[in-house]
Amino acid sequence: MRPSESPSTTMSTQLKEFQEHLLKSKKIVALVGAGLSVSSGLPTFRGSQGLWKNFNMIDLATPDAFYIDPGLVWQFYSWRRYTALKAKPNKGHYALAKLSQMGKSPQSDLTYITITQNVDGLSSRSGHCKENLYEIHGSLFDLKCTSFMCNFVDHNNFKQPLTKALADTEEEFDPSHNRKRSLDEQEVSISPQFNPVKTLSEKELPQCPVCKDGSLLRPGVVWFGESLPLSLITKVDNFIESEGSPVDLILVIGTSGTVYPANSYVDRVKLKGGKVAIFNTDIENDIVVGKVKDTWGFKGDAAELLPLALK
Ligand code: BV8
Repeated sequence: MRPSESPSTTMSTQLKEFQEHLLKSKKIVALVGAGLSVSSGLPTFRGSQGLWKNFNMIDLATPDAFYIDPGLVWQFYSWRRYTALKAKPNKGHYALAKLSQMGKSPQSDLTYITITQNVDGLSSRSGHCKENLYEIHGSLFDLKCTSFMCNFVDHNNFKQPLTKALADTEEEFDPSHNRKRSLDEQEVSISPQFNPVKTLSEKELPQCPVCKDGSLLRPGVVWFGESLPLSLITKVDNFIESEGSPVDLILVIGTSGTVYPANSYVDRVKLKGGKVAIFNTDIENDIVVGKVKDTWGFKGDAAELLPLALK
């Protein structure tokens, strides 16, 4: 922090510098992670209340996990569909949606894309332009057939629960709080840890409506060890690497930057001279006090910060 500045003046200096650059920027990217949806009530993946804290991601978000126990994985994803449908977009989602509309307006010389790692569908529910929203890890509301011979995909399937058996475990899976439910008039409390889940047979899970052999449907998300949709990645690469016009600014919103290749975009923008603005409840102090070149750090809830910073 500059000698004469207090934290609040640092913040306002950073905000002033950031907004001056924002106004001059012709090409902007937002890289979004689970932190943007925290204010909508959805848990992050890492950190104290993180989703993975209660679960081992290898048990739940890999093709092997699904092959070994599709019923367990489907109960996890059915609970996430259930909680994401209950959630509503927050002011941070709407702020990015507004930026996306500006990026599409013929009157504006701004080009803009949002790259979201989130599969909760909240960005698309906030009125974000479809053309410049890249859900690089897929969506909880897409389903696809697991049979190699079948390419059935069902987009935007908001039907919930998908099967009766999954309905029964929808709430039980919720690890985030200790809930009581009456069972034969007894009050029993369910541990907030990895709740006991039912063992479901494949017949009780979503089946492909096209395949005659009753192949299973799976969530249309990208699991660890799977490659990201090539068409999307190519568009993102072209946007970031296009020679004529480098990205002026990348907004890094609510992400720990743990997952590849999403985390590679920040350095790629910096390498081509772009500046970085981080919106996170957890930011290194040097960045917060403005000591890191070409990087601004706004510490706090993205849902509160984004409407202020982007206005
Ligand atoms: C691939 C869909 C290649 C599923 C997800 C070793 C080293 C490096 C990399 C690897 C490695 N071993 C393997 C890899 C590659 C691997 C990877 O990166 N692993 C990690 C764990 C190290 N990547 C892959 O496997 C990718 N594929 O590389 O393919 C390939 C090529 C050819 C052929 C085959 C393969 C696929 C990755 C996609 C995985 N799928 N999601 C699902 O969601 O169930 S990733 C999952 O993590 C979510 O999408 C999530 O969004 C994402 C990233 O996490 P974040 O969003 O950043 O969330 P996190 O909790 O970590 O952080 C939240 C942040 O918010 C925190 O910073 C917190 O401080 C902040 N915050 C909290 N509250 C707020 C806030 N900020 C603002 N406001 C608040 N209120």
